[in-house]
Amino acid sequence: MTSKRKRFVALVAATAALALVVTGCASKTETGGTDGGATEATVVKIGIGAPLTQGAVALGKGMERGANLAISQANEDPAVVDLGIKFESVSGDDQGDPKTGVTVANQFASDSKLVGVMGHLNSGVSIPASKVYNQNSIVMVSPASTNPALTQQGLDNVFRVCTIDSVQGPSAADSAFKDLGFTSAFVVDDSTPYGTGLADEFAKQFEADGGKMLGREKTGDKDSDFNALVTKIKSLSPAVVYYGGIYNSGALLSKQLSDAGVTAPLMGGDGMYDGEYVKLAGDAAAEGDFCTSIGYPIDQLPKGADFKAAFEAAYPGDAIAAYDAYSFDATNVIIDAVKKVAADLGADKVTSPEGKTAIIAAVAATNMDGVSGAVAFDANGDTTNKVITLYTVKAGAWTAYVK
Ligand code: ABU
Repeated sequence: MTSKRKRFVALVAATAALALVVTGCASKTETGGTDGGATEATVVKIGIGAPLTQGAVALGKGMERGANLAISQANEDPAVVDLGIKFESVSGDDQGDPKTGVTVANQFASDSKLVGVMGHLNSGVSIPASKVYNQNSIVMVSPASTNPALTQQGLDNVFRVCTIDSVQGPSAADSAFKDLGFTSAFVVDDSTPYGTGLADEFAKQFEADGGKMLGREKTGDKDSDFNALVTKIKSLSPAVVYYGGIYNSGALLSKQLSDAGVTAPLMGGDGMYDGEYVKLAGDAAAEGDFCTSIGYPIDQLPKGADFKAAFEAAYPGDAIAAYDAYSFDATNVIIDAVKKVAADLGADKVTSPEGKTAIIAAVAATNMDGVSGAVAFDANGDTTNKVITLYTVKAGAWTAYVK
């Protein structure tokens, strides 16, 4: 274990201990100032809202990794030490479930030291949770929720660093019809706000491009038996099956289609962009499947190599998932806003009502050079970065598609 890794493990252990004892924890902690003197640092907490035990856990764990890496680095930043701040993370397991997500949001809101939330993953969770954060002047920056409705509620505290499905769905349809030459499609969604919205956007653009829609069906996000659906799809012989949903059910659909002899590839969105998809579907079924995801591949980003190096030091043996870098950026958006407010108002004011309102304003004014690229928000709180990349499973791994 490297010394960097040891320091990170110690941070996570300390954070976990604090998370277990939310009430009664000290709001000040002793820390060393850069002038060598011991000072009292103000604890500022950032919530991590993600599915950690159920649902899209592989993606949720990546969100937790990205956020904790940003917090670990911030606490080593002399500027943060000089401001008299110490960041702590609090993980909230929303299980990808809207009701559990609201419970997590209320737990976060009951912690007066918590000023921002990096999350959530599922649009169906983010939308109801965002209302709780709004009522409590807590800023929310999602790295992953792509349903347009999230930022169309008129809530000034809601932001995201991922682009939206009215960009992603049409991009996928254009790729399918124009680049990949698929002239017919059968479209399935998992009945979640994300899956439904993305599939709708795909279907609309696919037809506008001249593609033929052979059918449209709804499933559930926890479904595992697609026998009847597979029979129907097989009888129609589409060139591509488009799936609006997450990797776990999507992988099972791909496997069952393949087992039934359907050779058309499955195509989906960013919710499928994880190595677990290939593991669950199996190499044979997954090979040649497609998905789109937000932004450029990590290897094509100017700060990608630095991020990879820091990630590998902190999480040896782990793979970077779809939202690790976006969660790192989303957390840094909150961290930068806290630093600005601490400099303007003083560290002691950061967690006050005045401080939380100022943090929301500072996030809205973000102009950051992040790992994912330039990070800035439009009037709705949506990222100005609209890049979408097409991936295909090649030799058992998601790989950027090259025509
Ligand atoms: N964007 C993919 C998964 C999360 C969601 O939007 O529901």
